[in-house]
Amino acid sequence: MAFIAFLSTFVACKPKNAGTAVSGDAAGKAYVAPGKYDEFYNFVSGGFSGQMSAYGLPSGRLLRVIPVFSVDPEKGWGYSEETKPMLMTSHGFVPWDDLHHPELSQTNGEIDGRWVFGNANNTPRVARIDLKTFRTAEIIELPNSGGNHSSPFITENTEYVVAGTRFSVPADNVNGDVPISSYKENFKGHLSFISVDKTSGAMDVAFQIQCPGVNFDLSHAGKGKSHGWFFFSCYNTEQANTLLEVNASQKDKDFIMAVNWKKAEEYLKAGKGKKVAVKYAHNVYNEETHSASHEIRNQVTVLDAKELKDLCYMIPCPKSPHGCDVDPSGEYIVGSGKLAALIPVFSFDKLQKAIAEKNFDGEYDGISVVKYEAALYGEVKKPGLGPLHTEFDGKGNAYTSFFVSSEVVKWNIKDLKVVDRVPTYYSVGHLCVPGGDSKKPYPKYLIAYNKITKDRYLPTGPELSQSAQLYDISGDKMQLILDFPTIGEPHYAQAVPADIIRNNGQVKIFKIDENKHPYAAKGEGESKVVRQGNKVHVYMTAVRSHFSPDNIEGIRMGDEVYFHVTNLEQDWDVPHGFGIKGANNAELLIMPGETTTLKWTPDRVGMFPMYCTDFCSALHQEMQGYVRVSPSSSKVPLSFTLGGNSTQPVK
Ligand code: K7E
Ligand code: CUA
Repeated sequence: MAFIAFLSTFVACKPKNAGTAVSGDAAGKAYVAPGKYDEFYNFVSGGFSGQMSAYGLPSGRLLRVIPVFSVDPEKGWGYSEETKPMLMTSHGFVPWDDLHHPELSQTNGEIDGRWVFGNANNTPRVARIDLKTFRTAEIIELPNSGGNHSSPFITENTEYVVAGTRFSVPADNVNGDVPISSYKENFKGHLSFISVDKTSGAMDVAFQIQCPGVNFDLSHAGKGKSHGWFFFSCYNTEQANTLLEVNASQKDKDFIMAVNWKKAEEYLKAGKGKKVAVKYAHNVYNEETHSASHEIRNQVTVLDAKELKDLCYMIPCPKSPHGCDVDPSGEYIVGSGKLAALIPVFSFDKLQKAIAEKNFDGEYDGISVVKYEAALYGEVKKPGLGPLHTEFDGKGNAYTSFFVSSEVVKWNIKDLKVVDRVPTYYSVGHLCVPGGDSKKPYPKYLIAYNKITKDRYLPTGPELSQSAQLYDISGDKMQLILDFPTIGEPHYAQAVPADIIRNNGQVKIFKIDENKHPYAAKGEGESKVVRQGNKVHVYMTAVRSHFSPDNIEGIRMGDEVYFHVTNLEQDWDVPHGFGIKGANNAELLIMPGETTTLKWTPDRVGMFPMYCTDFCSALHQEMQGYVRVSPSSSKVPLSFTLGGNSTQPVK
């Protein structure tokens, strides 16, 4: 709950016209008949669960939970030897984070269905999820950062994913062992620009910009005419280091920082970047070896915003801005001050003119401050209380969430007049219109992601369900049609017409012939057990409905056993699972053609059953075996059999 503490004096109130009844045709609008597909995929952040989940809309059906910065015992993610490296950081194994913002990749400003990115707010990282497999494919850590919140927003051709640090901290290459009270002098804010390879999606920290020590909260790229610029909301421009709820709310205005990233590219070419020694992790999952690799990188290029005067500009923005959203045309930049009673809308054209004419109001920590009126298009007056986030419908309307007054307010971008408002239940954070932060929205639905559900669902003890609410926005009036609970705490979400994902060349199986895993057994004839000192490698196969081998003897106390299980199936949706008694390392869930490894250290002498955990055929319950564990001094020879026969000719 990002704001409740901050807004403790502005507690959410129940909307006045709160009704619980939905009108008669609502159920029909959200109804997707059994056997029918949904129209949209909805990728929803899991907040403190560290996951992302995929829902179908309009039904609200949960389709899949994707582990990102989290371990997932259901899928073995972070438990199998192959996936553990994905969660490595410069701090070691960090199998948790706080994921706030999914961002779908774009081409020409339109969602292209290739990848979805997610941010780790705690130990700063950005993940790329491959939408052909619905799996996390890459994670990159961010140096010089603390609290990667204004992330991972992208440019219109996915040239860059950006990541602005929420907490300013002393840079990694200077001694951070300084008094906290020296904030103003020693703390800096870094913005990371992560490049994304057009074909492979591979990420790299292309450069960083060192900025004044403020809190960067959210961001959005320019598009169309403003392509080449990025906009970041900043709070705590007071540069407070304690009791921020009071001390960072002193000023009437904070800033939206406009960053000219095309200019940054020129400066890099001209050699203005400084190479700085840092340490950050880069982890990649390889679909051919079915394994992740982890490396530590040691350098980043940093541009200094104070020195390079035409890189960054501050635009004053009322009262602790949170959301910073750019309309589909790229002309209007909407700032949402959490404590403001209006919504300022800035004009990109006016901003450019103000910069050209140096229409400035002095500097903030070395950065030129554009005059508020010079960049302002206009203000939406009295829209509600506690504006947070805005999405667009591409028909000239904007939709802003109001945390404190628990409502969604629709307003016209041209005349800045409120045209409709609906209550949310309750305390809405982000909103989502499919494609609503791209050049091409699909304005049929709007989803509100709520922080509080109070009386909406059956109670579940001290913690109540988090929830999304679906509104039909195809007409003039917004209409609530469905509530559905979500996994973890939802912050941002994005949605896209289902066909864009369904037809992206989704992976159905991995071809067994192309399996390059070093411990793969590509047929039962290749299954075997090999001892190397106290390490025992089991090259195991799984096929309906047995493992090969299914009886293993000669394991001794003190051994580390590695079950490398290859699923020999070549049909869609026939995974096998693998679990063994006493294993404290979750299970494996192995996709067709894939090899996955479970490390098991027996803790006692005895008999250990193992079995398939995924109901794979009528004889699934027969898919089992035994491992015999003997004392460390035992002379029981290593043997492995299937059907009573050695699975390998004995040499
Ligand atoms: Cu408003 Cu972290 Cu985007 Cu939550 S954030 S709501
Ligand atoms: Cu294989 Cu159940």
